Amino acid sequence: MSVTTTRHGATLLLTMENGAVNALSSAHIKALHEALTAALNDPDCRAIVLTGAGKFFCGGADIAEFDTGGTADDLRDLIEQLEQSPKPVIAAIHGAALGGGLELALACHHRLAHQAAKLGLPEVTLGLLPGAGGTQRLPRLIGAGPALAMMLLGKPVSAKLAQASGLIDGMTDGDVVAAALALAASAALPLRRTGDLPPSSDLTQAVADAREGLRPGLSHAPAAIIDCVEQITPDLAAGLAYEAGAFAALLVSEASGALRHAFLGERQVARIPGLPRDLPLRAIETVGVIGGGTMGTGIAIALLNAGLAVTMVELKDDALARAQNTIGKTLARDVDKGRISADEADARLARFTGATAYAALAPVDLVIEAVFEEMAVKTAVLQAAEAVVRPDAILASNTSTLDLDLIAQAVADPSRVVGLHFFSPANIMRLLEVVRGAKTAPDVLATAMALGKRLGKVSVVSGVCDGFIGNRMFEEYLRQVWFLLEEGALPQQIDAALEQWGFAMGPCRTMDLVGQDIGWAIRQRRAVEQPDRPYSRVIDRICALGRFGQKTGKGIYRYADGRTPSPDPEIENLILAYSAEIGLPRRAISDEEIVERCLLALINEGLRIVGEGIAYRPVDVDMVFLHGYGFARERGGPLFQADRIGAPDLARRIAALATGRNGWAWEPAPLIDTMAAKGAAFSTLNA
Ligand code: 3H9
Repeated sequence: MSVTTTRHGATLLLTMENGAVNALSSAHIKALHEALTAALNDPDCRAIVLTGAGKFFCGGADIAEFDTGGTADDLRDLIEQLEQSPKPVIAAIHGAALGGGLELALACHHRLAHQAAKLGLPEVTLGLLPGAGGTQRLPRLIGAGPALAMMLLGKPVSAKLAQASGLIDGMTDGDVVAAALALAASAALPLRRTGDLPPSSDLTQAVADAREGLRPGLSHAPAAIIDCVEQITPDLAAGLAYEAGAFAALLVSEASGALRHAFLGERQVARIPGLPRDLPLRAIETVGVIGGGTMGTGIAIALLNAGLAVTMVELKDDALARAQNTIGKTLARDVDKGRISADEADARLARFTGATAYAALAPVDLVIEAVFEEMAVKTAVLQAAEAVVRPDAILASNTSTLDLDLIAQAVADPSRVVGLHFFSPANIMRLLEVVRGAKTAPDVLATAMALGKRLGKVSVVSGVCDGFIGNRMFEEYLRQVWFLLEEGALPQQIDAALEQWGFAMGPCRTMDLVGQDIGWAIRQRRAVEQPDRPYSRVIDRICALGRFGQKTGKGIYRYADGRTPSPDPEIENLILAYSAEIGLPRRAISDEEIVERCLLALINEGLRIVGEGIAYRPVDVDMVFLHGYGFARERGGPLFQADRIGAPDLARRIAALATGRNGWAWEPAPLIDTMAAKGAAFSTLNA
């Protein structure tokens, strides 16, 4: 962390340097304040240029410090000092200027940017608002309407758009620092203070429009941003004070805590305990995908989209043709939707090779099998692949339930076997569970994680267990859902309660989409393996009717148009009859009970998974649920919620459920007592 000052004639160049993005930590703000003060006191300095080292101008306030420190006031003071500087200050924005970083630039008297730079106020994505003057200065500079659009979307704009809106004064495709120094030397620059500008004429209308467009959500940040803009008057100080109060209120909200946890967690899961960050990786450019079904095809598209070459081996000609056809159609749709150019689609297709024999895999760097979920099939396929690939090629299995260590035993060198559990559709879903077998080599694991990053996935390492992290937890969640059905709830009530709480899709709709037959097959296996852990057979009755969900036009719901669920009286009768058959008087079940049981089932199993070392940290569990299971980002994940409840209360609430019907399912995870005894939050295990 430092600010370097260099002299260029009568101009001082202040270069911020702090980590990857020059984040405004409290120490960095102090260093900036000191450098700025020194420049202001320097009698030979007539102008100041502010820039950042590395790729970024500044990524904003330090997100990791929000929970611990009071950087906000120091940042506001620094920004005030910048704007009030009697010497002109020019922001030389060579890379992204985001959040507090853009707020710094807004307080400068001139702004020049490189044409590749991005400028934005993404605080809303963290459940916050621009709290260092952004809501007061940006609308003055570019108009309330455009400013609200930027702040409510949180999406950075290009330098070109920034110039068109008046956010920056100039753009260059050359050296922006040199351009700023030349500008400073060329003339006596006026002190244009953004805060002195009058409120924009579109203010009232823009606020009304924004309010009308507001959608209900778990975060209060969008509404608070509009409120702040509404407060703009010629009195800047009053507006800034209002903004500071609104920022402080959001900072302690559940949604902001959760969204910041998600931002930091997405990056933390890439750090694998015990694996050095600079471990040499195996080069992956060509990937063999075995199996041309839905999963194999999705994986192939994800790989092609990320610039890799794919050789698909599918023993059946017609299945291979179908896969190829799907890939072509998906890319064509991306062209139609304007996501990629026709040339790019051609280039992606040109990297695809289809084959019906394993020999085609000889040159690949990695093989991913995506064949039928059966041990004998998977092991045979990997053995066949091993016989033709190079000895350093990685062998990956896409199994979702089978024991990866048994799969690895089937090949000569188990150290090169890793699990890559994609979620369907693999080219869309962001989650990738990277399964570390007992013998997986460290560089194989690290290479798999790097591949996940290249594919744009959030990759989370899981140890070997049935269902890995996500499906193992989801099974306990579903167990409660099916019990709730037989006890008195109807599918639409369960779905509505959980969707209202924050799940993207309720469990009944989800399973209708995934295919009820998949859950049915797992339950049949479980009935044999775990006869002491029964589940409600009510769902099997539905499956026995051949109602597998959307794909059969009917599942728990009816799908008249193939996609939209509507409650089906036939199913309601079936559920009621089932309760009567097992002699269970149905009772009114509250939405609170539905959420309590489903959420605590996830938390309890998640904590068991952390306790067993299957997941490295609670945050890994949370990222699995955010990116693979539609858990609301504003709720942070099941184990973020566990900390909101706290270990002692969690123990009490689980104990209460354990005294109820099917109490056997509520054996508390040992970690709950451990952390309750220590008086420590589960999040301390993330460190
Ligand atoms: C704010 O400014 C509030 C103010 O209005 C008011 C205050 C009063 N803080 O993403 P990457 C780390 S709120 C701390 O992998 P990329 C990140 O964790 C802030 N750390 O790189 C990672 O660490 P590690 C508003 C940060 O190239 C490393 O930098 N700003 C911050 O894919 C590299 O990050 C935002 O919301 C930060 N602000 O993307 C911007 N930013 O290597 C948030 C990054 O240890 N940041 N790190 O894992 C981003 O959107 C992306 O990081 C960025 C770079 C686009 C900048």
